[in-house]
Amino acid sequence: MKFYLILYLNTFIFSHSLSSQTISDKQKSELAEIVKQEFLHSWNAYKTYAWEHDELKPLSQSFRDWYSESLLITPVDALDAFYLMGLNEEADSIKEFIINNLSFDKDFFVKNFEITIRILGGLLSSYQISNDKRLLKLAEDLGNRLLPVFNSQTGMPYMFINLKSGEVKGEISNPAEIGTLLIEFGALSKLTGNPVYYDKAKKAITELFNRRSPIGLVGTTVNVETGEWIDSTSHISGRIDSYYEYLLKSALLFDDKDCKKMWDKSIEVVNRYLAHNTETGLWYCQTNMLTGERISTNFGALDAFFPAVLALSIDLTKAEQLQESCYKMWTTFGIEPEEIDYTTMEATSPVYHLRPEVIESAYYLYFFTKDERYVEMGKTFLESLIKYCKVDAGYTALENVVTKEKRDEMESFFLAETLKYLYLLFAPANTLDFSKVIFNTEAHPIKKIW
Ligand code: DMJ
Repeated sequence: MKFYLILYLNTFIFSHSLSSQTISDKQKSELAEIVKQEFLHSWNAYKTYAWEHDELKPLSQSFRDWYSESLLITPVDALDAFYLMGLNEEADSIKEFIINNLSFDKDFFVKNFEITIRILGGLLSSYQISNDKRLLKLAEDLGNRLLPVFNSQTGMPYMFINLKSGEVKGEISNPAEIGTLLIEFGALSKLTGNPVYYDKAKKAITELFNRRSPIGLVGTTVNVETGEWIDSTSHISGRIDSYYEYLLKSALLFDDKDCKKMWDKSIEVVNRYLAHNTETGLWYCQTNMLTGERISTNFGALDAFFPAVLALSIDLTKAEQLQESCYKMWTTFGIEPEEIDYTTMEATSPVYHLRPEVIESAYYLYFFTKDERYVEMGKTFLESLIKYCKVDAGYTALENVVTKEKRDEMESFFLAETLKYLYLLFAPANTLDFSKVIFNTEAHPIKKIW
């Protein structure tokens, strides 16, 4: 089956890649259908080997829970993808399962950021799609349990919270975990009519922005009690990435003028101090947040979200250039490493976690440019995924993109994001309009209905 799929894709790519001829809607639908089948292949493996648990372990055909009890992370994260793919019957039965079995009355600490983007975001988008008020009730219960996380002296959230007692811990946090809450908390406010969630998350992101350096950059880690920076390295990679994404997206989703101003100021200095034109293309580097001096030249799978953000801000020139670099990072190894040094194109971290960002960026660029090149990129991504990551029980991460050694892991974002964006890239009828819908950082589409 795997062999025939790759053969089909190879024939498809050969007959289309040498010319700029348009790929017909029929051909795109066929590709979308392949992605849908791969989505079901992964979901069925989860159902067989990991049902009721947080995540599938595809090699050992077992499961992993994040905490002492499951929070149904994979089903909640994946639910809206079923609806978007038109798999409504399965979606409705997963929805019922979630409503009957998910409880947040748990006496353990969870990571606020992950639970917000995967579970709160997932519940809210599925609520907007299905109109089932019970999902909103669950989201509201979760939102209320998470609120004490903002009770620091600065208003910036702690990293961890006990869902039952409201106790908090983890005062050393980072811009991504502090600034990637406003879409979910803000939408919860709009949908329940209670402003408290919006206000807390907005204060958090604003307090962070206010602590930018004199040249306008933020660092990697900060103490949420004192407001002092611990690690002053600035970049767009993991631990900062989605802070920038949420400044722009919150401005668009809520018409929030403050977020727009913060985004405008931020992108100007990000491009001034971090963008790096080299012989291997345009990249974004690491600098000292105080001086703007370059520290290192690493770029990775997480950074590949940035072409999408640039495209959404309508800087298509930079978005397209950077996407070409990201594509080179993928094709150099046949699949994407976690991180490279872009001056040598060598992998500094060779893992592939089944991450979605480069596919997400191809989807955004295709939406804004209609250039078939991004569909071609999508076919390459799909082919590599099938070739190197597909196993009997779902899809698996890679320990090493050079040797293609596998790693026993299928994170919930593989269904929630990676396959969703790939499907949307190929499915013209399902292309969402970014003036009406904003995806949270976990690919949960939030409709702008206010
Ligand atoms: C996801 O949980 C989200 O996209 C997050 O913003 C970054 N990491 C993963 C995917 O790589």
